[in-house]
Amino acid sequence: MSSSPSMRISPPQEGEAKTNEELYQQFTNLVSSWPCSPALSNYQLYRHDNGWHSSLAPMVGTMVADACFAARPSDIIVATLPKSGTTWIKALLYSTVHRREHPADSCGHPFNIHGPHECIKFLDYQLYTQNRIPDLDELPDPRLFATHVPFVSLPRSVVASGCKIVYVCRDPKDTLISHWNFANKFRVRDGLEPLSVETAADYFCDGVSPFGPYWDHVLGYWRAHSANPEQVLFFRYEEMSRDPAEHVRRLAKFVGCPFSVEEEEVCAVDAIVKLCSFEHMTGLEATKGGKTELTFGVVENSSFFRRGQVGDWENHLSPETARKIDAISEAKFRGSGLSV
Ligand code: PPS
Repeated sequence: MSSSPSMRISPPQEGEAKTNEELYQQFTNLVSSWPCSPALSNYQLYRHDNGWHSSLAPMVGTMVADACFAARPSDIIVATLPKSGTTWIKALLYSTVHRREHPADSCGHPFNIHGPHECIKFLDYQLYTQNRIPDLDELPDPRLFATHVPFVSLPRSVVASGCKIVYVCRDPKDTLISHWNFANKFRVRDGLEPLSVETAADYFCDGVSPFGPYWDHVLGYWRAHSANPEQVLFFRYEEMSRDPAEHVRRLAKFVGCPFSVEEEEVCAVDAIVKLCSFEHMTGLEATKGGKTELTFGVVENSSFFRRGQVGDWENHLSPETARKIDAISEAKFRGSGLSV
């Protein structure tokens, strides 16, 4: 589906005084007029003009970022659907890019104090929120950001700048189960009944999931990767789990800082894999006691980690529901070169 410029609000022009509050309010009014429906999460999901769903604040943040974010060619953007390996790829990217000043095996690594979501912030959930237009100009290159937005709705400057985009997708059934567990935690916190996995699967299959439909999101980045592999890297969670070291090497090469022979000799890749492993990250104080502020509230860093396994869906989904999701994947991905 193509973007329809008529629904976009122009960024303030030079000389046109528009306060941050006014800009946010304009987008809030616009999004509030769009169709919305209840969802697995404790929030209604609005349907964006481009056909995807999100709760109000990140949807508005996405539009403000589109209007105001000025990407640089040297930026690196992590793009994912929620619950598909965001925390992991953020950790791998940050520790790879910053390995010279922060060796992965040093005891003072920033991950001891800051979780991956503080090291690489979301444009939509953390930076363009609460009426803020963040000043990102002073950040040193390469600037690292993240987003959950579909490719079609990335801030226009991201695609135009030619900056690198690192995408990770995950088996939809595991993404669903991970999100179902996460969302129910917040439903219970807010005094709502947890939803059954069947209800969650119905929402998911209908495309009513954050930044969903899942399949459109994955296809958007897959096609962008196929058209321009130099700009968009496409990883799969399952393949990362099978061979994390090889993915770290590919990531480093893609972002322009390949591992040298000397680094390979001292096992720098393995050190990064170990630092970012589920087992190591879950033991850190920053995970056990740290918190991250997102649009929907302050979240304990521990809630970004649950089991970290491939195929956990088998413990929750009926064979029938699994078959239904696989059939949708097969139909949607047919002819794209992507397999289920
Ligand atoms: S979020 O909220 O969108 O940032 O969540 P996201 O990080 O995308 O997804 C959370 C799931 O990823 C698992 N996870 C990891 N797997 C492997 N290695 C590492 N280091 C790692 N960190 C987080 C996390 O456990 C969630 O998956 P499930 O299946 O729920 O365990």
